[in-house]
Amino acid sequence: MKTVNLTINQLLDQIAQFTSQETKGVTRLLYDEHWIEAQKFLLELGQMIGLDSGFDQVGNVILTKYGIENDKSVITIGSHIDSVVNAGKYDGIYGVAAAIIAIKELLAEYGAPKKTIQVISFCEEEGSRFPFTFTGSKNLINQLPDDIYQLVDKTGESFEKAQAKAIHALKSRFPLVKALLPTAYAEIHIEQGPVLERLNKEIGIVTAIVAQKRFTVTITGKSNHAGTTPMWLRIDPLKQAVKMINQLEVIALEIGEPFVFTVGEMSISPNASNVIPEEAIFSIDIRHTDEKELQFFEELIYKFAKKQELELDGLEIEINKWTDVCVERMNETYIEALQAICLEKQLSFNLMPSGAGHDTQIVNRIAPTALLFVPSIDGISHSPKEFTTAENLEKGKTVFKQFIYDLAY
Ligand code: HGY
Ligand code: MN
Ligand code: MN
Repeated sequence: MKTVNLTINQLLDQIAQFTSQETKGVTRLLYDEHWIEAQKFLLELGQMIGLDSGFDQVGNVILTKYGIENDKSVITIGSHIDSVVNAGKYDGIYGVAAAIIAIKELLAEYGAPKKTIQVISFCEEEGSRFPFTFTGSKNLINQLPDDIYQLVDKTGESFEKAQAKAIHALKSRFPLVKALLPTAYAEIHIEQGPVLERLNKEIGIVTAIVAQKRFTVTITGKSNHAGTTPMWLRIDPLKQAVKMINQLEVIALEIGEPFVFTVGEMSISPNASNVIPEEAIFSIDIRHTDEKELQFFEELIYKFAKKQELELDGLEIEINKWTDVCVERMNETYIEALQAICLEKQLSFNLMPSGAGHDTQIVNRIAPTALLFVPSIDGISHSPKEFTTAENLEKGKTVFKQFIYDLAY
């Protein structure tokens, strides 16, 4: 099937094939072999539709159509190519596919734009391989810290080595380029929640993206025999982890909506049924539209850890914060413009905050941004059950395409 004439849904089906086969859903992690194939596929697609196609030094794919007017405007559109483990086929990649199909259609219908349009498939947003998030968009706005090169993934592979392999694979066929600094950014994404479906609305127009902090907590105790070690003699890191998580859960429920507290990852070593663990490592993900509440909760994490160390001699608790992004508000003029487009196209819409993080919140630090949602069936995401109807994917693209037209033509 000729890739260029695919619908969004067909394109998503093609890209969903770039995945590890070891998981039920889609698993495409930063710099892994599936990530490389997916980025190569997008670079080829960019070439087929006549865009300048290249990648930058972190592996963002940059597809560019220079505008007729050589002013400094750079309308940037896109989303991320990486996925969580066992993901669906829409998160991130729908925004990339919609951007590519929108620009293809605009070029066919209206020719070259006045303003430069830059489509980006961001190399990483999720933080699902290395303990770091928004690598692609942070690199785009020149806010990528150097110390990420020393990070290692769960197999012990360093960020630096994984990146070198992936860049080498891309370099064999495509040019290394530098992205242009955006003067405007727009992203379309699945909602990943239940609101649009519950309200029976076709389009979400995002007003703000929540603040988010992520931590890795490493609790070290003393491994010992499960049968011969009396309870009062134990320094058990897993029991201490459970104690801390339960205390934090009570506070989280007291803080209430829209605060969310998640422990999504946990590993125990040596992880044997008749051995008191040596170490328990778990993640903490907290989000809120009010940064003061997040700050309050973060301080509690440190406080509980200190108290538990003082109460149990020999227990060590290390807390590493590796994501800390503040609330970002989308551009008011763009929000008005998107409402007008929805009204004109007779599409129902809902103004709403985003509980999920997006590359939009990073680019929003340096340029005005717009973020659109389409409904997620049953509000499910970060799961193979993630689903959005082909009809809603197209409706979203229609609004997104009109918005890009209004900015660039
Ligand atoms: O976790 C998030 O909010 C996003 O899916 N990265
Ligand atoms: Mn995600
Ligand atoms: Mn996403």
